[in-house]
Amino acid sequence: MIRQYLENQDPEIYKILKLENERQENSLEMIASENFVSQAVLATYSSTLTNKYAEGYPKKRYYNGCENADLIEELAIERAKKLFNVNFVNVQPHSGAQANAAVFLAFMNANDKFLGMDLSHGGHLTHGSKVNFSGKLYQPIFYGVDPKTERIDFDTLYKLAREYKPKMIIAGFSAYPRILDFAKFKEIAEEVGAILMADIAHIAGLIAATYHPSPVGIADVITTTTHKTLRGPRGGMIMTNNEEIAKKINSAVFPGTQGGPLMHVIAAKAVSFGEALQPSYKDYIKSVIENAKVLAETFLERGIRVVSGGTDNHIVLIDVGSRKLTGALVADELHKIGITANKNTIPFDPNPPTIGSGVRLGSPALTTRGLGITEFKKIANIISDLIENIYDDKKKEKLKQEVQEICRSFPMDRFRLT
Ligand code: DSN
Repeated sequence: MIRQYLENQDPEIYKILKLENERQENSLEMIASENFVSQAVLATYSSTLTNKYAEGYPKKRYYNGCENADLIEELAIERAKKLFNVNFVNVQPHSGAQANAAVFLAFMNANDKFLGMDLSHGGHLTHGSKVNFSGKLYQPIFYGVDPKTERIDFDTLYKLAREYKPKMIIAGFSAYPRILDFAKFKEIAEEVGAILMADIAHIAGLIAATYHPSPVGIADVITTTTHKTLRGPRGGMIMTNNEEIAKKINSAVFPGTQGGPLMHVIAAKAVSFGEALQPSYKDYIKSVIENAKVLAETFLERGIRVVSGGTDNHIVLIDVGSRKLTGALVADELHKIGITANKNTIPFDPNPPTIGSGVRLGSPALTTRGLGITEFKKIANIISDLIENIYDDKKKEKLKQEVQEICRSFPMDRFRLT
């Protein structure tokens, strides 16, 4: 399809898309927030629904001609409700950041206080970073992890909540390898009269497959992306069990923070929710967790420090600062041998986020590609070898070949449209 319609008309773009296919095929994707969508999701994403403006919600649109858009959005909502066992869903947010912006708009006034996880402890840009709207328009107060266990320090969180009386508490992360105890967050939020927002962007798939406790029925409002462990198209979503909150959220998404919804993306979301409702999706998530565990265990065996001593989810955060290296250097060297991962700060990191003392690794994409425990063990050994021989070009060449061998054994044809 891509070749047929693009090769002659726009060879420049066609060439780059081909290069991207080759990059994905010839490297090991270990960015914890990435995944590979099915051809069905890809095809739906390319549908003519991209032509349609559908501002508003099903049966309450501003333009005519939305009868099919209505059917699509209703199906996406129904499937998401079933998947997460939740009463109300808004499938329109263009991204996780947009979903979070809508929640802020729904509940907070300018300069209101909220509690979020410190970015360097695993939090997210939209949870109060000073360079983001959440830190510029509102007043964030940060909680973090205990320096010894590197797990959320609920005692300090509780103290901060009582001291500052925040309007909202965010339970969520982008680099925390442990289970989130939503009930504990709720206990604290209730005591200080705060709204509890769960941002499950990373763990949505684990929750849908019941491999992580669900915040549904506990958190007042839940935001997520649809493209990480959930394995859908790039996008966002907001959920709640409370009808009043649902109304507020709907107006905060449209017209509050967005215009026309991306109907082709909403259709692709619906397709991916359909896939996640299949029994095979549970098996997939089970393997995602098993593979991440093998990664962490192998690093520990090799004497590489793993933040918090292991993982309960799809993320493994290794501390390369303890090897006198930086996250930026190791991530760049990994890239050169064909492994894609990102530098990351670790709790109490002396380095800024642009350098970081950690590397964040994730199992979702490679598990989708078909890699299992044997390959993840092999990869952890390759990464450990690289860390131990970071300035040895000969060794790195050998590691690069080992990566290529793994890539060749797991072709990517079923994840592309040609
Ligand atoms: N950029 C995403 C991640 O990598 O976790 C979060 O938005």
